[in-house]
Amino acid sequence: MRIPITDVTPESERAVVIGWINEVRDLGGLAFYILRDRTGFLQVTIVKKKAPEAVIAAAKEASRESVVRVTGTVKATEKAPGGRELIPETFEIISRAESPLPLDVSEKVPAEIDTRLDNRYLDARRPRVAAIFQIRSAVTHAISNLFYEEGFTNITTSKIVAAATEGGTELFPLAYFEKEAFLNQSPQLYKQMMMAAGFEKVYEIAPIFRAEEHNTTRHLNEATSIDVEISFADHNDVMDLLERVIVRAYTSVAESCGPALEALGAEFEIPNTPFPRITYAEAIDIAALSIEEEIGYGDDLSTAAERAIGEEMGEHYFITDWPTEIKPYYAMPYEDEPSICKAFDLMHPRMELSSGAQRIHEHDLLTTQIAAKGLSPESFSFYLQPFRYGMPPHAGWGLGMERLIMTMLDLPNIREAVLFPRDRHRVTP
Ligand code: AMO
Repeated sequence: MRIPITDVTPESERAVVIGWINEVRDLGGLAFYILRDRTGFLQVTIVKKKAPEAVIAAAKEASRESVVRVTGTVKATEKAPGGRELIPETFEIISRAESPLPLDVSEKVPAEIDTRLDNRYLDARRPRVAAIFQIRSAVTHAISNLFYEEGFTNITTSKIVAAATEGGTELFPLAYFEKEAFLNQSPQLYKQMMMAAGFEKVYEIAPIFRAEEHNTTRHLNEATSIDVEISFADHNDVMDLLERVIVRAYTSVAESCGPALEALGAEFEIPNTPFPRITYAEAIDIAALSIEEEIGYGDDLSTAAERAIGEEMGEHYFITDWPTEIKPYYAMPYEDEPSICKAFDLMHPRMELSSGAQRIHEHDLLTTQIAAKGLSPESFSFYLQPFRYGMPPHAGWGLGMERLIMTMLDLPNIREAVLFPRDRHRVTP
């Protein structure tokens, strides 16, 4: 029976392992084959004078990255990874890899990110790369657990839609029979409709599509959004929830992903809560004092501004109380000061991680706000109708999964956090 490589210890007497050949070192009378599976590395040592003929013949044919099955005895040795080596009795090639390889898996030859992404299946054989996706999987699991503990219902909403969510631009049009359709930018309208359906607490972890032209290290054209919506809650309630979600993600990774963090060489501190909260007006004041470009009330925050504010504020902080004019139509204006709304962004010095708001739940105000943004209320009729038949007050947010992983692990490029990224130039693999 095959055992995972990590289970081969200096105390194991015999072992059957199946793995990829990570590296071959042939020193003449002695040859080392480093095998790799998803759990670790194991040195197979072939002493040519002593090894069976069939082992020597098969090993000679086995190119790097071939899948091989090796049976043998385990010996303790200080010189090999894990303090043990396998002395083979049988050596069988299960699947031979062609040479040369499109990408050097052992990382001896550095590769550009494009070459790596073109050959992602080989790139992901590297423990360092696989670790990112093990951590991402743990984060999805941990966050979903928290949502279940707090009584949320997991929903799945359509990604094929007839209307824009976040405004008219940045949409991918779709050939949908004789109708006009698009890939959805956000489950926003649907999660709000589920509040009208009385679900009270919903979450969805699913793709969002943004036809953004810019090709940066923090934008994707297909990203994964962790979306929540809660009834009878305001912006402060959902900011509290967002803090719990971030802390749970970091804590679970710290507790359950030790080997993956080690493979990546990643270290982090679990964020302290509550995260500092500053208003948009305060954020603008900080930026105006620290950056060269002109910035004033009502402007969007540029990258330089975000960085300057981040330096002042630290790892995670909220910017609250945004001008209603620069936030989406669904954000609830303050009753006593409608030019400011109950919207917030969760920031990291490197980028925005999440945005959310208490939503407008009154039909007429929402219709007015849609029109004020230059959009046509008629094209939103399917969304507006539920607001006429008992829509509870509600609030929610969307958190970018890749940005969460990227900032947690200090990855240089958002593409590192996606198996098969979609950007301005990339639609394959
Ligand atoms: P927003 O458009 O701010 O808000 O998106 C929410 C979060 O999703 C992530 N994100 C992206 N990540 C990578 N590449 C992109 N192109 C990209 N676009 C967005 C970011 C961002 O903070 N409906 C609202 C959320 C809400 O109010 O509930 C929304 O979509 O991390």
